[in-house]
Amino acid sequence: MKNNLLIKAIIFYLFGLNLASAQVTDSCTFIQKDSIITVEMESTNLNGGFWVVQNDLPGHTGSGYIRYIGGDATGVAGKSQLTYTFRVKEAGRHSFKMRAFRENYHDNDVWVRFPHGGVITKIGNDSTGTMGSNWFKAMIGARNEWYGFVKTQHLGTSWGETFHDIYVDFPEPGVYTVQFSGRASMFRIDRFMLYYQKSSFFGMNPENAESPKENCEPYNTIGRVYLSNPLLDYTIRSGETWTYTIPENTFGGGTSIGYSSFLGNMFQLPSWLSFDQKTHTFTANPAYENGGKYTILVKAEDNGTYAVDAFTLNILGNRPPEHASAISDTAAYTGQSFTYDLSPYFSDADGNTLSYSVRSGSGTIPTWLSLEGSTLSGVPTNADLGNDTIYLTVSDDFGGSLVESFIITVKYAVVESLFKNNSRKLYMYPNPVDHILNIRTEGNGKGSMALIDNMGKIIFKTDNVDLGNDIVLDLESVNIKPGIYTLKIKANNSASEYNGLVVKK
Ligand SMILES: [Ca+2]
Ligand SMILES: [Ca+2]
Repeated sequence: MKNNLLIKAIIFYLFGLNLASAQVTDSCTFIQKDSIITVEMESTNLNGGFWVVQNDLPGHTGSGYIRYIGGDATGVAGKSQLTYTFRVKEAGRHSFKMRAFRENYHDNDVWVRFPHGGVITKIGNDSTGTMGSNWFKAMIGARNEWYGFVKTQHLGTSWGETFHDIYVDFPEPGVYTVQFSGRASMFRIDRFMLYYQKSSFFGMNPENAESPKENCEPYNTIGRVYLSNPLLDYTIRSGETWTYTIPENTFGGGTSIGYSSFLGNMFQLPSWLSFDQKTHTFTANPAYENGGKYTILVKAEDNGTYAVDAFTLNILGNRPPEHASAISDTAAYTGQSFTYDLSPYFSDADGNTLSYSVRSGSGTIPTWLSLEGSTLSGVPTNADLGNDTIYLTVSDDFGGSLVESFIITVKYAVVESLFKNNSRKLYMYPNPVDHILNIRTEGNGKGSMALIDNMGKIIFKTDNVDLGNDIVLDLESVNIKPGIYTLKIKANNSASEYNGLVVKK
């Protein structure tokens, strides 16, 4: 019976080590070199604490960084402890530096202690300012960058008290430890450094290599749950259902592991994400507005021991409307009905129904124009001649929108005089005319234009008119008398000739 148990224990031990090889790292003693001790935070075993190794935030040193996901520990030090062991060669005062990253307002600190004591700030021995048992708060100021200037603050004093640099005295050379304990949830720590004060080294240098190691010992997984294969990150799309079952080999060491899941700050999972503790399966039904990155914590427990891991669930939210094709400027003609369907120009990758709204630069769109669904329509009058810039907003009703503008040019189209020549028409407006005569042909290219009186005399001629565009003839400046005239336009590039009668008032 005893032998049997022993064999089981040996098998369990071997099995555990085998499973552990990927994730359960050795714990080593880091040796001071050139007066400096540099330790990557990911160089220790995280089992037994609410810490995870991550590497997706660029700029870290080593193979990654650690992140505390156990929920804020305010006024309580010593939870989720991590221990780092190092050998000091230079007795005396050392600077303590930590490289860390805070994303939000509150995720800015961690509890730290040197069990042997010896922490000094600029204003003296820090023992009265700690949480007891030598714990002190190590915090950073800057946000959204890897930041190496760590400070502490005496507790029990009002907020705003000066922040202090951190020094540690080592009375003699030898092996010491430093411990970190979770304080602010989601705080990331990359590495820490200790350097002898009488050395020339100063500050936190990310280029400095990790210290040499000795006495590495594998983590003892016997009789406890441990993380064996870290969970992978997933990117999923909102508006779709996603299910995911935690792989059997994620955690090792337990005999009947119980699972639970929370958000990375120990908040409950959001309503669109559920976790079945029996089947270890997540079901997500994120809506478009749930887009974003979520840290999902998984806790495995057995026989009073536990291990945690976390993965990032990236929810791709709503995609805003896009251009299906370029929208172009357009023209409307006085007295003629105008319609312009906007829908062919826009699409939505989520298949959302798009809605349209329009305004002009001055506010509401011109009174002749109205929008129904995606279609602009109306009949402009002579008073509407000219350009209107229309600002169009296309919305998908899930927060996605697109703003576009285009010009509607209202051109005259009242056919006061219509003459056919080679099936092409000549339009003039107004006629009879006082002052400005607007002329349009159906031709293109350059041509000549003349006004001829009823005696057959050319009273005005120009050889450079553009038939492709509207032609403006200022009758006052050509100084003609009231009467009836023939307008003659000839195209240079064809035999087309346009003739019409103009009545000058
Ligand atoms: Ca690191
Ligand atoms: Ca959309």
